[in-house]
Amino acid sequence: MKKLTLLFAFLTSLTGACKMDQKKASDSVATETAGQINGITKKWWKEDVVYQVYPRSFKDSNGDGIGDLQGLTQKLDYLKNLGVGVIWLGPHFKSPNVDNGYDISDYRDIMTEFGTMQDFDALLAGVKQRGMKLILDLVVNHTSDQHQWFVESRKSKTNPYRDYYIWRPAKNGKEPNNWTSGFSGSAWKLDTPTNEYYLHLFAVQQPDLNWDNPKVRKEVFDVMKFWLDKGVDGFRMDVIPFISKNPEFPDLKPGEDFGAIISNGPHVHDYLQEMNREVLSKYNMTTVGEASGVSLQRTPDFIDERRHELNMIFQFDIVNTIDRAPGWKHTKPWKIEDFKAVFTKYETQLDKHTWNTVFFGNHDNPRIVSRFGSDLPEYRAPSAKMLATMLFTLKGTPFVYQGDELGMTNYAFKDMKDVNDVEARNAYTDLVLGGKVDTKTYIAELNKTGRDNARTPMQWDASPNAGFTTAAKPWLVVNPNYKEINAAQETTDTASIYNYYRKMIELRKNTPALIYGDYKDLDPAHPQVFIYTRSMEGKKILVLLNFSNKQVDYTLPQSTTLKTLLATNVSGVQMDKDDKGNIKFHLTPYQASVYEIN
Ligand code: TEU
Ligand code: CA
Repeated sequence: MKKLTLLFAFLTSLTGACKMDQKKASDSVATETAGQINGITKKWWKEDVVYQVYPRSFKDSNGDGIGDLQGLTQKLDYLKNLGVGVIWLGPHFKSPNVDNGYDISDYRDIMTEFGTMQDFDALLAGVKQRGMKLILDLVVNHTSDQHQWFVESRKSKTNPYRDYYIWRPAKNGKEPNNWTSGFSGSAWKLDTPTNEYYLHLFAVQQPDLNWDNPKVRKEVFDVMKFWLDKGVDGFRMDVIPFISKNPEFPDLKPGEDFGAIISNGPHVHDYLQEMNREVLSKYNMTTVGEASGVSLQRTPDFIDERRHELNMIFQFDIVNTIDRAPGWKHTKPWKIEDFKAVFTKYETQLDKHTWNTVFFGNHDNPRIVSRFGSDLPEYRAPSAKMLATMLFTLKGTPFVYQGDELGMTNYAFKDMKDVNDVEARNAYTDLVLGGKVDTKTYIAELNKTGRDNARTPMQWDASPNAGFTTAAKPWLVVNPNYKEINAAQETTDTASIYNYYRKMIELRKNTPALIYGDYKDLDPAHPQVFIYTRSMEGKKILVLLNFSNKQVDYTLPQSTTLKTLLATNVSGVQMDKDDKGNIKFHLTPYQASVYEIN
């Protein structure tokens, strides 16, 4: 008997072990599928919501009227409570602030107005303590003209730093080619000490770095490691597709798209793959490239995970679906169908190796509720919540821009003396002082599309200057509607836009189908309603948005069964059945409703 028992025990141990092996094997299989979901590689930066902070306008802690790092640290619990997982910090490096930090004079020091390296270290520690992550805004297509490299480079043609930048002699006594700067005027500036031109795709004070110089690439990679070794979790990369230029600098021909050309230089992918080999691959971090000029077709070239370049890019098809000031920017009427077509293009043209971002605003664009919703009193809250519903249910990493979670609006600048943005001030000089556009027209258009709209100080409460600063005069005007629109009111009001954002972020976090699920537009041609599904592993989520200020009746596709109402921005959803028994919604203006369906 004993033998049998022993034998049985032995066999059991075998089968047990075998079961163990199977379990381990199944675990490993589970792990493999755990590494993927719906055919997509799982990553933290695909699951978190990112919140963009424009530090100059976020919170002033020392009463000088300018936001700073200590101010941001004081507000980390506000962001934690909102539910965002990652903070994208606008440029915090030393800068003379010609372009509010996008002109860097020292990559290893903190902008004087923002505080000290100790303040930065305290901010990073505060972010980590709350289980959040911090990505920095890396501006390496150009530096400030006050960077030591440029100070040296312009001294002489033989200076060791000469080739850190892009210098060319005059051509027929003029600029080397006909390129214009993004901030008006020629993209070339004649520099007297050496009587040559240097390239600046943006302000004169932002000379472009010469990425063809391996010393420049090494300097940049060392800067990246300096901050990654401090523990930051990644970079947003300013106009990174612009870093490689055709050394012939051919003129732009009539009808050519400058953005498409400048974002597709001969070595852009070589340099990004080198950056990945030398830096990115060595850290658990993420990258998102600002890819103005990159078409959807070329998007995988930058972010297909098998190419080992960047993780994500900001593609500009959405923000470019909107009109711009005539004479200043291209002007075209905006249609919801254009907007919807972009997301269908993303779904059908990007495969599972290419992950998208979803954003409707940032520090370079007007406020989303004014631009894509309505900032009229009766529609501001419903339309802001409708936009939030879209932001957190479309496919891709959502980027929230500071203040949009409060429904902050554009500000109607009355006078150029209040306008800070170098892009707007240069365009004013060129267009108005140049006699091409009258002041009234220019300011009216600027108020629709100008960048300062999104840079007015964060509205914390109803105290003077919205609680942003104790200074008498903040660096930029505070929108006077702060008395009604502010964080103190909204964090305590359960029906506020802030709390709607918080609930939608929570819903997204707890619903894998909203993160990794397939996207399908159910009615691309409808002129007011945006209706789509997100589906994965048998779970199907229906998102129904009335993108208009009209009451709209909308009948769902045949045999759709509503299982659970997951979110809505109205107090009571109105619906009945049509004569075929299909569900018919009576959508109120800007109504958003999210259901789990069969
Ligand atoms: O913006 C680059 C860019 O594409 C901008 O020119 C944008 O399209 C335009 O301002 C819209 O009106 C990045 C930064 O986001 C921006 O703040 C900087 O001014 C610019 O680069 C230069 O660094
Ligand atoms: Ca300050």
